[in-house]
Amino acid sequence: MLLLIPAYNEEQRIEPVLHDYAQHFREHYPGRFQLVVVLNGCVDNTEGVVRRVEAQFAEVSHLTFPGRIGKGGALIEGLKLAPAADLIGYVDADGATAPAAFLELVDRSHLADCVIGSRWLPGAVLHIEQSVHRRFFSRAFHALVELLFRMHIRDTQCGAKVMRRAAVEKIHVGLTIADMAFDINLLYSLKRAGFTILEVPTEWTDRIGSKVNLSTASLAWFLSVVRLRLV
Ligand SMILES: Nc1nc2c(ncn2[C@@H]2O[C@H](COP(=O)(O)OP(=O)(O)O)[C@@H](O)[C@H]2O)c(=O)[nH]1
Ligand SMILES: [Mg+2]
Repeated sequence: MLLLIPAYNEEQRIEPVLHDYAQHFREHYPGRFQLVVVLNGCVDNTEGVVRRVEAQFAEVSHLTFPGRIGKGGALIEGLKLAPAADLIGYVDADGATAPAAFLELVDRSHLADCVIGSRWLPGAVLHIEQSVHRRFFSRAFHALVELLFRMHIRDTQCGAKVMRRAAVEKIHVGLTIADMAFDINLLYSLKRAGFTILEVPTEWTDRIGSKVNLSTASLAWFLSVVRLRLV
């Protein structure tokens, strides 16, 4: 299992998350576990923090890219490591998805080519601090995505997903979107290639310190999904 964590200026949030994941997988995951943090453009000491954890856990490593490649760009780079693993997943650096919740997705990976956490299915447990503004934006984005892509996925944007190697290898060339619409790009590519996607209700904890600026990001997301639908 290869777990990717994209990280941008996460020196305040990432350290306990890396610890918890490394520790939890040591104790509860029988297979080989590799955690790779994918950094780019950080102007804080995220890399130093990650190195500190690497000194304690051999299964943790990182990649750093100098350009402004975004969360999607970081994941596109990270997914190039797919040939080294049977399953490849990703989660956010802020610990919104706890290791046990991610492992529940992994445990279902025999059921589909891609298993994704869903905050909007019955059974999901949400510890939400989201503003009304943010929640409204999230549902509007969902409606737009459903209108354009007809994937019938309740929650495309949950930060926790896991895929089989064969699926990642097949669709990787079609991944071009670097911003937060990356998830749509990924899911749509999987569907079009005939891979199965299973949504599983998950536990999610909203964290303060979001690295996404909604007002500047929303237009970019909108344009990305429309462009993706056209091309
Ligand atoms: N590598 C990289 N990671 C990013 C970038 N922007 C956001 N991320 C990461 O994407 C994840 C989700 O970001 P977060 O701020 O938690 O988003 P939110 O909780 O949805 O507001 C976190 O792990 C961030 O560090 C970026 O430009 N590059
Ligand atoms: Mg977050």
